[in-house]
Amino acid sequence: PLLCYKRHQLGGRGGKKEGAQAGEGGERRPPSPAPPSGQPPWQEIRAEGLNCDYRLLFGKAEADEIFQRLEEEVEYFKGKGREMTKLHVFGKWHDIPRKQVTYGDPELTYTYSGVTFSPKPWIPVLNRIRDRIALDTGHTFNFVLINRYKDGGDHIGEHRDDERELVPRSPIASVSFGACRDFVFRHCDSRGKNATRHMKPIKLQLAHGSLLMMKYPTNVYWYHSLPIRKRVLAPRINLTFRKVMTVAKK
Ligand SMILES: O=C(O)CCC(=O)C(=O)O
Repeated sequence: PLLCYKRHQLGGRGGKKEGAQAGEGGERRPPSPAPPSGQPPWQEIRAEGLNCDYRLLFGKAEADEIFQRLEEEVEYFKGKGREMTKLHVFGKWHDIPRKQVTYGDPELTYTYSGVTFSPKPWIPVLNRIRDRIALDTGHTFNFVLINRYKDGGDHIGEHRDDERELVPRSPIASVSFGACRDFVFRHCDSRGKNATRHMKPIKLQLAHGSLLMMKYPTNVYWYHSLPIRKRVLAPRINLTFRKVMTVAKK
């Protein structure tokens, strides 16, 4: 059973426990000693080939404020032209079940469904989150993918993030605001009918203001998804900060 403590939910009013609720399949090590800054400790989530750290990055008041600013300032792709609003599945195009947009350094390009895009230029609220992650983790990022889920009907299917575009072995920093949602990792050997072994999925709950650091080699062996949760009525915004390779332009 997984708990999502009230303190982390949008509009929640303070609970006593902090941190990730690593569920079935995941080893949840005792938290490392609290950092001197008084920040909540990191929780290490480990399994074979899975290497993640989780903690609350923003307190409730700051997370509420950032969520509000993201709602006001982030401009999602609208589905005009060839932006990332459609998915090609079994020969048919579908609208993606969420809103998406990318921001990043001006010289970057990335490819989605075979089409090359440039990210939108950074805006102050995104700089603020990116710089806070850098301060806390020592990792810098040049690109962010933002997903907005209007309620529990919006979701993202099982996938791995495309490593060809990422700096090899660089971590992905996933920051969440708004509704607390389940997040599931599944090992590549234990997916679907062709599974070659049974490994339990690892289920987390990503709280309001939280940071999940997905470190090498997690993305090599483990797929991740944000499943439908019909009982969730509130919106959620997730930002995955990445280090995308810069390719010399011709
Ligand atoms: O919304 C989330 O937590 C997951 C987003 C995701 O899977 C991705 O950006 O690749």
